Amino acid sequence: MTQTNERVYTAANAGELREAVTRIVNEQSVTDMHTHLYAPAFGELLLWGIDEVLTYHYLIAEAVRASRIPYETYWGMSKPEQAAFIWQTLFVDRTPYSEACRGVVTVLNRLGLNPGDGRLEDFRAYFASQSVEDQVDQVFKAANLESVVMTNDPFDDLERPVWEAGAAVDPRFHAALRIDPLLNDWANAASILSARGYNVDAGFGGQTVAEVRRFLSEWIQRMKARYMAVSLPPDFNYPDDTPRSRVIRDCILPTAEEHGIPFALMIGVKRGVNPALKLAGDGVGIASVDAVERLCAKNPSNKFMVTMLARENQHALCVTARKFPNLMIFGCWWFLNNPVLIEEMTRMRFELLGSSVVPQHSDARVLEQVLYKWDHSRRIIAKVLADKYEDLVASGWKLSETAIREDAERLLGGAFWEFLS
Ligand code: RAT
Ligand code: ZN
Repeated sequence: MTQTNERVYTAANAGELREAVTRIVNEQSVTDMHTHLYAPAFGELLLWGIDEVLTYHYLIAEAVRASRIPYETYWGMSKPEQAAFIWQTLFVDRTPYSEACRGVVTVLNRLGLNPGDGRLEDFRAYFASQSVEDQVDQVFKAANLESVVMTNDPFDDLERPVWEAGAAVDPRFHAALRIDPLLNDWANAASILSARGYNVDAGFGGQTVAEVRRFLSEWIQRMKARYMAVSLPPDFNYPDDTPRSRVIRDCILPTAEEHGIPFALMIGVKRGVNPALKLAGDGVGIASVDAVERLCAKNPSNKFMVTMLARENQHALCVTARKFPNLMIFGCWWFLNNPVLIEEMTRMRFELLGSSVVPQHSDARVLEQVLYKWDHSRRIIAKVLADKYEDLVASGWKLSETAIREDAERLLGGAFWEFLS
């Protein structure tokens, strides 16, 4: 839509487009639809500060690999010792140009901390002088974040009591009900539910289906969950004769539909490829997009949000999204969250899906990480968008600033909220 007096771009002034797109994308606030951040009400579950930033599991893998220290030596250190070891190994002894390392540099820079010459002690002194509430405000403002979606696990014994106590959660932090144990460790999940008073048995006898649905409904309501989510291995198939398929078909899909929320599937993680690395030891595998197709085709009144971990799955997943309006694809997940792959995926998605995609989420585990994750991603999204607009005006289109703003709004949050509504 063109408003009077507003700037319009055509082939004649296409040279000015890139600057405008960069400005508009930077001015647009973000809804970060998948993170591992917690609202301050969750106390120590909200990770923040330089020692947490440095001991991010992406960096643990890189530091242990670079130094070749024994795993037990790393895990035997205290958190401040681990952070100091990672700083020394990846930032002092080497040049920190891997994406996870550059992320730390961006974070320090954005906080005004002079990463180039600063010492770890100076960074620590800065964080020690901040309160967590002020730091949340400051980081949200600097990252231009409107809100984030947490990952909320009712099987977690630290998190569950906070919800049960009815804690007042900062409204900038939305909830997502994460249910990995139900789908990836059914026998164990069934015994936990049964111990908590749900009439559930691993053989699906009696009231099992109704009781699992009651459990899900109670947690969706308690958390005001925006969606349910799970991470799945590369061999994920649907339908098949596993408990996982049964729980999806009989419990998750009808409950999601009843509450009008999507089911998010994150597919392709091989958990514990190297168990000695603990949280840093997961790998990637190519998965089947056919299972996603079947889910979407058989359940047209359910909404699905899908991200896949293997680069090799991205094209077929885009094509599947073209076929199914009840499928929203999102983010450049984990090992894909690197400039080369973000750019490739974003370009492919824009060309196949226009603005009907959630191009990125941060997956931040530590508050300050949103500073780098969104800085780096915004730059790539703006670059690819500017390329697409340049091609478009060269083909004869007239592009208004309003249209650019509308696209930026959709890409950085609007498409997610529209899909939920
Ligand atoms: O990206 C990550 O930090 C991974 O460890 C996982 O948390 C993954 O994003 C997930 O949600 O399972
Ligand atoms: Zn995650």
